[in-house]
Amino acid sequence: EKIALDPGAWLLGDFALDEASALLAEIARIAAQAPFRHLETRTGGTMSVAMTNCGDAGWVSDRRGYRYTDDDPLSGQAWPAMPSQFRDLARRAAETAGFPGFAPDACLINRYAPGTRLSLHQDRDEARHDAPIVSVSLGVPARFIWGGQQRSDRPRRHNLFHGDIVVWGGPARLTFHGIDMLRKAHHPETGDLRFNLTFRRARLPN
Ligand code: MD5
Ligand code: FE
Repeated sequence: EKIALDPGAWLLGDFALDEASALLAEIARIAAQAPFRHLETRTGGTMSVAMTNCGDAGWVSDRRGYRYTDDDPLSGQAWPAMPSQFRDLARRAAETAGFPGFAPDACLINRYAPGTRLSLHQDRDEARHDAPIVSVSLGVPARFIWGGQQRSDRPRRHNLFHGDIVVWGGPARLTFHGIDMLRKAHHPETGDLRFNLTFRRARLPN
């Protein structure tokens, strides 16, 4: 089902369910080339979410800050190509939410183990904010925190399940959001893990 979370923000329940197993197989292929790692933050901390990327640009964090790179800093090689299945799914989800023509160049892949959390933040490292963001949840369910346009706005929470997609665009593009600490649970396809694909347009379109 399609639920409006806010103007410009849609939860597409079960949108990726039929193809979730294939998405997980692609994640495994990508992680064989560009392994999941815990990135450092500018302040010297370590992120509890493990991350990798596919696509022309990949999101990284280190002591210099946050940015997109062409290459995986671990290998010095280009990030793995974005599978056509990923690209097509993100485009269809964006179109369903009213954002036709979405052409993501970056897919951040997040892996959550029990106890992992992602604190409240905005996604604002992209060159422009006119393209939406498409987020695909796989595996163990999570509590998604969504706030407002200001950090101080009181956040609401929503469960995200295996196969759910959230699309954020237009007036919702810079909404503060995060993920509550992942509870220990079991999913038949991922064990105690949750994966999230976050599709973005990081760079200017040609
Ligand atoms: C996750 N990841 O479940 C979440 C995606 C990230 C991140 O937030 O930055 O890696 S949840 C939905 C989401 C994604 C991107 C933007 C917005 C919500 N938003 O503008 O509210 O691992
Ligand atoms: Fe985010």
